Amino acid sequence: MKVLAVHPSALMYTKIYLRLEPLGLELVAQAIRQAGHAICLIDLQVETHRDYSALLRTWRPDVVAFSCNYLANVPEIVDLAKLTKDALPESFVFVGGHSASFIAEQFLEHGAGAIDCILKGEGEAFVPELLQAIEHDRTAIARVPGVVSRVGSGPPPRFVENLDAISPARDLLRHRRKYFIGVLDPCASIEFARGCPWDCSFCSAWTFYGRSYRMISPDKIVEDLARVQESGIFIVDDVAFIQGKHGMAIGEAIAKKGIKKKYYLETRGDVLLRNKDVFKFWKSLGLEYMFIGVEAIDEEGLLKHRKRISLGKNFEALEFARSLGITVAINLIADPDWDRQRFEVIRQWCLEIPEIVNISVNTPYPGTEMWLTEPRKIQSRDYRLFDIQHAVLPTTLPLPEFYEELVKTQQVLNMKHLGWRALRSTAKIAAGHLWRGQTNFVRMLWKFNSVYNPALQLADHQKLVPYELTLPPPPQQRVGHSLLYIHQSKGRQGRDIDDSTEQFVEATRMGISQ
Ligand code: B12
Ligand code: SF4
Repeated sequence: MKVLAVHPSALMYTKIYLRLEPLGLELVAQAIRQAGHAICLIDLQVETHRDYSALLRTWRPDVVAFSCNYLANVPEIVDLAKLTKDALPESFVFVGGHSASFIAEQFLEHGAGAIDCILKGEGEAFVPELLQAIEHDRTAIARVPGVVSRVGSGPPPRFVENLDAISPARDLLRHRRKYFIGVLDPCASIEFARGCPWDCSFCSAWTFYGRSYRMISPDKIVEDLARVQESGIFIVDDVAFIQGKHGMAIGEAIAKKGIKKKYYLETRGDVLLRNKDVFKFWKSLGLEYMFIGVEAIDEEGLLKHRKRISLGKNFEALEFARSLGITVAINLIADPDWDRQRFEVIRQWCLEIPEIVNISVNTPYPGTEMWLTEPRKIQSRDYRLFDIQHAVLPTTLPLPEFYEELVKTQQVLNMKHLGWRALRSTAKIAAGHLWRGQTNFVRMLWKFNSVYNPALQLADHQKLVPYELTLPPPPQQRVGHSLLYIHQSKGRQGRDIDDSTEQFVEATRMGISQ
């Protein structure tokens, strides 16, 4: 069969700072290819809806598979599914990915017949089986693990048996030079491990994977890395180098192979402090940028987000990263209850530190614990506003003022790191990029005002809502974690970490799950 794999458009945040290859969809595409089907991949972050329609007309796929990791992309995908069925009524249309897994039934309803099924969980595990059912016996679709369809649902999704078995189909992307993060331009993505053993209340990374943690072997990683052409590498792991030994082994294998790249990763402050030697070694291998989810600059805020890491530890981690000469970006979560004074305190704090600060808005998502426990009433049912840049909970300030303050704060950070000031400090790098025809980084420096604008953010709330998100049930005090999981938890067995790391996680998490 001919299968077309589709990644939806970029959301607000990715229009400026970064744009990355759809690694998960590439893995699914490779599994499809290995099962003997013809595959084509289109990434709407870098191509248009017109390109998509043209592909439907010229290539006429039998099956169209959408990737939906982000809740805000749901309306776009539903509309594209409808357009697809109009153009090719015989085609089979399905959706997979992180967010699709948490709202499978609602997704089907929005599709009103245009979406044949949702495949929950890790796509590469059962996509070959689903395609076999589509080709030979459509009644078997509802028996495939992870499938939710109007004619029935299969058993719960299961993990892919061996993470080393499939490499991403990087060759299917037609515009690889469009992917970048900051000065890492161009930039490819890679995965070292999957899942997260912590259980922060605002996050669904751990609920998707049943609080498991699995690693890819250093040999496999180096084999994949050696094939990558791009000089920049974004490591997609939620928390890099939880298991220090694994990080060290990958680093040694890279050094032995003589691979020279520049890396970006995301981690926690306490992991950085626990595995200082690993991060130091990685600095020597080319680790240039690091993102630390600090989330709050007060103890109360940390407690709220269930991050059992003291402020002191976070600041110590920043200090250590600085000492290594690594550029650090941190994230803070702005709560809709912030007033003008609170924003001002944050602005002042941000100006005092050298780090890049990213501000996101506290947003409950289906699949998170917060979705079921948040006592405040959700104000919008528009999926597009659930991108952690809009306020969907009631704001203390009138909404226009909240956005004014939010954008003003982001602006302060923007002035610190974008525009002429950034170009001055990165002139050599920028010139190098332009020389090689890479324009993503330089363009990013001036795009801020066209994307971040309080009037535009406010106008987004006035838009007609084509598909309404189902609101959560009345708030609960405690949530049984098994209710949240997409992949069932295997408890301690599912976490491929040594006992001392398990104890470290236990001591720093705030949850109650198994
Ligand atoms: C890397 C990453 C990014 C990258 C995106 C890379 C890309 N182009 O896809 C960057 C940094 C750009 C990013 C940005 C954002 N992210 Co992000 N991101 C992640 C992260 C850490 C890992 C994703 C990843 O690459 N995993 C590795 C690959 C192999 O797995 P995967 O993509 O999930 O794919 C697997 C399955 O989902 C499934 N699958 C995927 N596609 C398909 C398709 C089909 C047909 C099938 C069957 C299966 C399938 O199979 C794949 C293989 O097993 C996740 C957390 C997580 N662990 O999931 C958050 C996460 C997905 N991001 C999140 C958010 C909120 C955002 C932002 C909105 C944040 C912001 N500040 O604005 C933006 C929006 C980006 C956009 N779309 O424009 C949330 C999503 C919440 C939600 N429910 O919508 C997550 C879950 C993090 C969290 N803490 O809650 N992100
Ligand atoms: S440490 Fe917390 S926020 Fe980070 S991925 Fe794990 S559960 Fe999510």
